[in-house]
Amino acid sequence: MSQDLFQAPDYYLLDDLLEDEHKLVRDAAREWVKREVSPIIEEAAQKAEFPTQIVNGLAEIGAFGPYIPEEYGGAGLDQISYGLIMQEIERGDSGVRSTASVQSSLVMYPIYKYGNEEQRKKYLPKLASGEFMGCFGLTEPDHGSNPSGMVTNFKDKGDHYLLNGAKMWISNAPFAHVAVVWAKDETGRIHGLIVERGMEGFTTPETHNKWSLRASATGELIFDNVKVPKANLLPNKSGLGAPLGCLDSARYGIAWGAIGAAMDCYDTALRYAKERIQFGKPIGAFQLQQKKLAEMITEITKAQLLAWRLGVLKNEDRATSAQISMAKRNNVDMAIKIAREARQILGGMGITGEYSIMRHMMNLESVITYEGTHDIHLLITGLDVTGLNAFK
Ligand code: TGC
Ligand code: FAD
Repeated sequence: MSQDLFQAPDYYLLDDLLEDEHKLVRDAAREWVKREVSPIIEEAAQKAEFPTQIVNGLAEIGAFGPYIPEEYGGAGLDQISYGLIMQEIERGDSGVRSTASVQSSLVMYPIYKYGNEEQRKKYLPKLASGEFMGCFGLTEPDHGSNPSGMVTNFKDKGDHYLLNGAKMWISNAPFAHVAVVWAKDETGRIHGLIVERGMEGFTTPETHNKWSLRASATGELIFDNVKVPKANLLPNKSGLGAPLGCLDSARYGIAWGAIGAAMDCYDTALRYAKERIQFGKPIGAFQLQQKKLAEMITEITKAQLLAWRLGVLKNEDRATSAQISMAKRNNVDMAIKIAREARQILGGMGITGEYSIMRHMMNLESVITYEGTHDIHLLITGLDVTGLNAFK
């Protein structure tokens, strides 16, 4: 990719809403992305390889467990800082943000929230430093939007549990050291189990040929009579609400992350529109291109306000799951539409790896599907406002 010239749009002076610490954290993440992610990400995506060399840097900018208390190795930051870190990382690439989201909200969060003290001390510091990488197994081949139907199960064998089943579409699976896995006990109740690489019967085959999130490693989790120590069951919450609680945290991060991808597409398209000459003048001087750019900055600004307000509510512990769904759905949809329009502004150049836009556009096809599809989040809002369930 050519040099990273990114300049963040802030049309409504939203920096005024941020505390000094937020800006420090955000600027450190922004600088790191420019320095360490932008120069290598296009090649990693083209080769469909997760760039393992950035793991230490992600840990250093606080991307692994931003809001986990410092005593467990986390950064001890608030929810707005967490959101801003996700925004900056996804400005670089949604796949890199995926790795950080999974590690923080889907692995560290359940261990912190639903685990016991021994589990917290054993896993969280290593996950925060990147020594351990984690993944989260909820989706199954036959149960995506409807995880309550999962068939992965475990039986009590006295001194251990015996785990069987399979998970699919699991981010970080091919290299994860630990997996937080959701499975049913003999009564059909869902529990979280910490499964470690190396346990006999546990394999993580990689999923190939993705056109999206190519710099993120995706795989399956296969459990063939895996003996899981009883100490690895997360004791403090069970039922579908446990994994869905983790999703609330990750979906919140995505609502911010999508803004990063959109900002990068907008900024790239704006610069190009001012420089590219056709019919004797910059294409940005034509009304049709201005319409695209004006609508982009309007939508980004609205999304920024939504994310910021949600962050305030999260900090006060007042954000509802349905509010998080609205922000995830709106902001990802906003980003994917901006990526498509920005690609058009660049004409043929927009399809090349010289620019980040096509990569963002393809990545966002996953982001609009995972963590609850665009449709599912609409139905969550529909249920919330009508009280009527249209899922089933
Ligand atoms: P339902 O009967 O509505 O709820 C079951 C229990 O869960 C509670 N609950 C929640 N709790 C916390 N947070 C939420 N967001 C919650 N939503 C529901 C609910 O109160 C109830 O509790 P209780 O105590 O009464 O039992 O469940 P349902 O089976 O009707 O399903 C509802 C639905 C469709 C909204 C839910 O299943 C859903 O969200 N489906 C989408 C699945 C999904 O998002 N999967 C994501 C997999 S992980 C992933 O994609 C990671 S990508 C990572 C990356 O790379 O970044
Ligand atoms: P389905 O549930 O089969 O949905 C297919 C279509 O039907 C969608 O358009 C959906 O909106 C629609 N639909 C479904 N139900 C309804 C309904 N009631 N009403 C109307 N429409 C409906 N999962 C994990 O557990 N961990 C991970 O780390 C993870 N990472 C992922 C990474 C990538 C790159 C991808 C693509 C997915 C990942 N997922 C992960 C899985 C992801 O969460 C699921 O793909 C998603 O929840 C949708 O499930 P599905 O693909 O089975 O689609």
